Amino acid sequence: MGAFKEPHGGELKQLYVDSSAIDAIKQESKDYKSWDLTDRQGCDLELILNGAFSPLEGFLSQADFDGVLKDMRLSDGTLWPMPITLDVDEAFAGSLAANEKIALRDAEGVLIATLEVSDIWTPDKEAEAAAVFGSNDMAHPAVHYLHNIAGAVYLGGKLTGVEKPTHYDFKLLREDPADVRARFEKLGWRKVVAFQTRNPLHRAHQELTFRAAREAEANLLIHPVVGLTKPGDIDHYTRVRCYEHVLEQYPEQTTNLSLLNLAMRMAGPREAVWHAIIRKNYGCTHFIVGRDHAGPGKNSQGEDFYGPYDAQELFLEHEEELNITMVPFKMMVYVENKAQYEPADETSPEDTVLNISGTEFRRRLQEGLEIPEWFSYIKVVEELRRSYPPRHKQGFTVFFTGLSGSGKSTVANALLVKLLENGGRSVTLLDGDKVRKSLSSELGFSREHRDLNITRIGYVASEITKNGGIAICAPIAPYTATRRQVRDMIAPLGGFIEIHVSTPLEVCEARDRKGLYAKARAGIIKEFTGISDPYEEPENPEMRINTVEMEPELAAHRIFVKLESMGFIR
Ligand code: PPS
Repeated sequence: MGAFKEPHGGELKQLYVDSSAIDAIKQESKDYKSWDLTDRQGCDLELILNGAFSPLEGFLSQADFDGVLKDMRLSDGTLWPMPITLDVDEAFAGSLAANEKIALRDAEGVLIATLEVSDIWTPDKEAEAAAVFGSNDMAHPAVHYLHNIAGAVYLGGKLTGVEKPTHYDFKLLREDPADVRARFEKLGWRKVVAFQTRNPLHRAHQELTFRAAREAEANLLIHPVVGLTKPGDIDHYTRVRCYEHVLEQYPEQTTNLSLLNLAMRMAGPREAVWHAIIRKNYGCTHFIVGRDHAGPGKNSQGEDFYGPYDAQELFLEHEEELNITMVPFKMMVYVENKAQYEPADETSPEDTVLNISGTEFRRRLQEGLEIPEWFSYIKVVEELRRSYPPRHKQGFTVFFTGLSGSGKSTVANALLVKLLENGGRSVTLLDGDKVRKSLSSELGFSREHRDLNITRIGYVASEITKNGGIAICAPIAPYTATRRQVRDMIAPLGGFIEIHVSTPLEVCEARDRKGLYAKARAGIIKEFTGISDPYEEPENPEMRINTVEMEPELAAHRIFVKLESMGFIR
């Protein structure tokens, strides 16, 4: 891409081989060990191969990783804030020899790239989370991912791209950096402001992005993330349809829309620097950074992980080296008496200022309430209402967790009947004991097997929820991380209501309906929850029920009322 001079992007590292070499690599790689890419790895790999992560030419080596953690620099001194590593399990890592080449395949087994493994190491994940995310709090989605989902061992090495990952959706909008640069060149766009987003756009966003571009005397690239965003976000299919509507609102020839298959980490300040490098690689000259850019929400103490302007400050520290200009995001509000949007800091005390927070907007959507036209565009709201009907039309999962004998099944059965009596949606009960006889009949009670059991239950419940039904799950589910995984899987598809049946161990043991506690005490049953195996109590369930203090029927009634108050039934 030598034709592009500054400010259009700098050198692009495009790692796909020439088409004439592909057959030979495919043939050779038949003898390689294969790694099936996870969703996140698939996103990372695509952006390394297409140059969006330039100057990376592969997954980080250990020396680069250490540098990135220490001071956001690769071992050659280049600024790079995010550890992009290939995490694998110990068994796979243990099977590799030094400098072995491996095949990286997508979910369908298509060879996307080969990796020449130069480094294999076991990272200190606590240190990684502390350095990159500033925290080891599991409420941070990337900290949770690092500790509970990512493999234990990292592989580093150079990549050779073989085949571009296939996407079946919005093909015309999915572009590599070289495509976007070429378009800017063709259009004669010398200055381009990029806008990063993981949310639907409303009028305020249109106003602020358009003003940002006008002030910089630049064109505008709306560059939303369609890879992985924060769990619970609006799905990218709906968002892209919304973006297409919003695009019509900009004056012609001023603004482009392009999709970025990035797997976000929600790393606030470091993420802002990373986003800027990516947009620079796409040929943009300016980048909008708002309040709490790529913020992960609240920590487990209810406080923000990062200060609201930490991202802007870190960006500014490195702005010259980044060679892309930060455009600070202005908070826009609707001034009713002027019937227009203005930056909040430019309004006068006499103005009637209107605003709807993101939380309030979601509430109105969930409850099917009015969303005023000054706030969003009719077509955007229609699109969102189509994908996210009000809660009483959505599916949901009631997930009970608690010790054996705590009363989960009894309350779950009572709730099942009440919901059937109420009618309107199909109801499925996935009781722990019953699942163990069918779906999970081959599993035991090791941590690994329990996790597998819970993720299977979660998967079935997620399908039911997605299709508008009600799933009631009643397993022990003793581990916080696994319950969290299930919540993250289901919450974006409908409701997820966790009920901790907190009947104390002594009571469960005294009841001992199935005689299991006696057997566990006698050592006949091993790994028995509460006796010889742990139960991690949920910290923030939607509801806690102690069946010593409450009859099962009353408990089921309370849950029913809770579901009503949340808007799921009426
Ligand atoms: S888990 O941990 O969520 O996978 O457990 P779950 O699938 O709910 O299965 C729990 C039921 O299996 C019986 N059982 C045991 N429970 C705990 N630990 C051990 N070792 C064990 N062995 C058998 C027990 O009857 C549980 O049923 P409930 O309905 O909870 O009493």
